[in-house]
Amino acid sequence: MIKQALISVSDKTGVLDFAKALAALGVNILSTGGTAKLLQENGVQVTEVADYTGFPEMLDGRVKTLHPKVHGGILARRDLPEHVAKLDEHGIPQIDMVVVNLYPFQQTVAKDECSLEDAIENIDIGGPTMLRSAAKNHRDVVVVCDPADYGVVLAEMKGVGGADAAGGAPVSYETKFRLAKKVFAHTAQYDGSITNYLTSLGEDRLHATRASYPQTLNMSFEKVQDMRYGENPHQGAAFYRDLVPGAGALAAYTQLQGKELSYNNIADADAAWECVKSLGGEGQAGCVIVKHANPCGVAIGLDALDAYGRALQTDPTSAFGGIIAFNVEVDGRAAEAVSKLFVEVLIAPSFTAEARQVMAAKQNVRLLQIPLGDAQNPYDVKRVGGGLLVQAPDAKNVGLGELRVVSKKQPTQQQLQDLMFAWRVAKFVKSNAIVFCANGMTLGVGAGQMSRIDSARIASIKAQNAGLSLAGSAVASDAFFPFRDGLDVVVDAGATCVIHPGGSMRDQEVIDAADERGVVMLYTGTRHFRH
Ligand code: 93A
Repeated sequence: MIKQALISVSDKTGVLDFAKALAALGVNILSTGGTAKLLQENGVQVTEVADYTGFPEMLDGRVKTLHPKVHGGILARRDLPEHVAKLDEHGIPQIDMVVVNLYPFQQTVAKDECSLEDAIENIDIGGPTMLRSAAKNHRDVVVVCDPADYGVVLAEMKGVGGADAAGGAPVSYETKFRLAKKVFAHTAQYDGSITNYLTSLGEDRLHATRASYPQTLNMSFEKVQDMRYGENPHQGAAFYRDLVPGAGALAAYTQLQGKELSYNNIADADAAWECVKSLGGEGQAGCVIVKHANPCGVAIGLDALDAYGRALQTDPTSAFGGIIAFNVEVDGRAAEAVSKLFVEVLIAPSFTAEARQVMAAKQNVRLLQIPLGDAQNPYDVKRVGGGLLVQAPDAKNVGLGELRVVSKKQPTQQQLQDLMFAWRVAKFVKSNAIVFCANGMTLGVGAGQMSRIDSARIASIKAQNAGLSLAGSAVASDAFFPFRDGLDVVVDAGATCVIHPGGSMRDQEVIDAADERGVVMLYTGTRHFRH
């Protein structure tokens, strides 16, 4: 039962309807200056916190709610008679719900013209204090820091008999606990933004240094599961889900069957999913097979089965024990084909009932359903000894209009298509990456070598091993050819067109080599290193 709520919000989205509904349920509402004004003007009866405590808002609003009558009412344990007696002794009523969202610090510092003074005035003190008090006492107090939760809270209060009872029905412990966790994630993130901003200030302390990227690290995670071990059995490990809205795909996967996911499964599933997502657009099905974070077979086809068959041809040996991802629904026929191979994880946006049935016979295979979407991590991080490297994710997808033909020979339509496909795949292959393709499938993938020429040699050897002809194939290289030797290797192997970023000191030497060998060469102007 909620008898009294304190509402103090900067983001006033939805607060009026929420307050009206609370008032209709007989909840007494306390509120601060701007929020109180909005509610009163719209006919909601509220008591101003200043009237409630007998202390005016002071110091330009810096002290509004920092008062024992507020914090005592929130923090008192209702199950301890001493606490309840203390409240009585000091005439402090209980506050059963706290609805607060904070001064918009992140939005303020994101503005170019933001001064240090602006930033400091937007550091909320009283708000996080109330949120943390309420979250600490979540067993007895409902705490709401996100307007998105107003609906859930109201629904519970109006549930079974609640609509008629003063203060509504009690909010469940489960919800109160979830909301409290959300608060601590939120305040941690808020404080993190303040630290990041202050440490990004330049020598004059007045201006954020432009080199600072990103301005704030919005990191908050929730543990999804402990893992049996990490990359190796002697390493402990866990998976945390990103709580930042719109974060990457693995924040929203559903495991439909199979053994517990391992650390390496999740890492490889991520690589496979990101790659297969990028194959969309042709109106065809895409399939990616990943081993040790690298695609070892990628293809598009008429349907899931066709794409899988083609992807598997590239490197059936490496595909054993791999992670397979589709960008279309997996049907019974595709599932039958996949189930003949030893597979660790199978990923798709959906599975037909028939496919589920086929896979049910392979209970060890982990089946992951992930909605297709544009969700993307706000930034990439890499742990290094004593620090964190942060960068924008590689979200660049080179379009046809950005390509530049640098050879004398012009590409055919088919070559252009093959080159674009090869380029898309190369983005997801560890550097140095060399990818041979033809007709929407990979023929040979050279990954993770320290020299480009070795990646080129490996890619052609792998195609040979798989019995695939490279005659007339297209090749993508994730970065420029520093010398003509790498180009010679791929042309010797049978390639007739090549795509790479360009930009080497010896570009002319490499272009001359392409012309001498009579092959097509395209520049993307973009590099896709991946480490
Ligand atoms: O300046 S504060 O740090 N000091 C306070 O005592 C205090 N109490 C609430 N900021 C404080 N608040 C914040 O005021 C809330 O977190 C909320 O963001 C904002 C709502 O103010 P108003 O109702 O006047 O618009």
